[in-house]
Amino acid sequence: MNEFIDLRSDTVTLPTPAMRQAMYQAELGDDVFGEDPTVNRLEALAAEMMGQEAALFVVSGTMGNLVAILTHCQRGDEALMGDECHTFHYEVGGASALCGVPVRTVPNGSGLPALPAIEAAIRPDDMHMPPTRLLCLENTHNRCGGTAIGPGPFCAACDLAHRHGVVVHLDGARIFNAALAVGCDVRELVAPTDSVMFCLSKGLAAPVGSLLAGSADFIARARKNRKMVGGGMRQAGVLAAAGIVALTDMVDRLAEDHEHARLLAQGLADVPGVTIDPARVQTNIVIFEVADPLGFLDRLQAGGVLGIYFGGQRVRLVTHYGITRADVDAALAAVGRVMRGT
Ligand code: TLP
Repeated sequence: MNEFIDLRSDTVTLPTPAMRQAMYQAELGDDVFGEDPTVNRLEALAAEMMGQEAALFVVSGTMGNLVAILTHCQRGDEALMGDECHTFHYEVGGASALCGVPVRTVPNGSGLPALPAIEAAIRPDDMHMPPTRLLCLENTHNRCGGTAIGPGPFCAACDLAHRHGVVVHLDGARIFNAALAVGCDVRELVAPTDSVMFCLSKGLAAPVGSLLAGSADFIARARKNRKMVGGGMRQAGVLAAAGIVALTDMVDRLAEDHEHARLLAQGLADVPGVTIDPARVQTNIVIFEVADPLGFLDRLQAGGVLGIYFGGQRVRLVTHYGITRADVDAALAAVGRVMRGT
């Protein structure tokens, strides 16, 4: 795929030379026995960076969210989440299918659901109704254009949930992008939650893995649930080694991806036939509309640039490690050619 400028996702990032070196040299043991020193180091580092008591290395963001739901809820408990959120759209219905947790959605077109909508969806104590146990939030918000939610509104939503006895899980797949965009420490964003999942394998460029963080008791129970869903990984230090490099070397450079996304959005706004509000592009995700998105993407691919279809008339492009300023310029030129039909 190297001949393409691949803007489909930040999941396409390849490990850095430092990651490959660290993987080669990683000290290993059996992590199901708690004996992989590299996994233990990654989990301690992740917990510290999130300001949480403990963390658990999981295969993917999807597994992290699934294990969080399994650990917070009993069968028959209801989970609230935004109708645009990743867990609802792209995690194969795992909450219902595997956890026995029905999902109730609230509108969240601009990222965070409105507080009155959350409050209205929390069930009263009624014999006929499933108890509302969990609120899942997402930051940055993927389908809402990578929007970053600041600590004030985010905390208000968590406080509201807690007042009603509802716990909060944060899908923070791109939480470092969110913290950078709103200009605060990641710990501040995560503090009011009961658990957070974040990914190493997106903008941070590790090949595999995510972390689930929370209280020591929560993570102990989550560890058992990870085993139940087949996520006990044995000599996983070979992967965790890349994750440690991701957390130590790759967080600060996300600013470059945000700058590239901003330039991309500004350039797209000047192309006739493309609809985009560049002010909405806050992180590394750029969503815009064209009249015929599938035809557009085919022609864009023929011009050497990959993006993905995002429903309706929407196309998504994502900047990441491996995309240079020159790639952004080349991608914009390719979009211009597609729209002019030249
Ligand atoms: N998102 C992927 C696709 O699934 C859409 C992408 O290309 O953006 N939470 C959020 C907010 C995500 O964006 C993703 C991946 C996940 C969870 C799941 O992570 P993985 O792919 O590691 O299971």
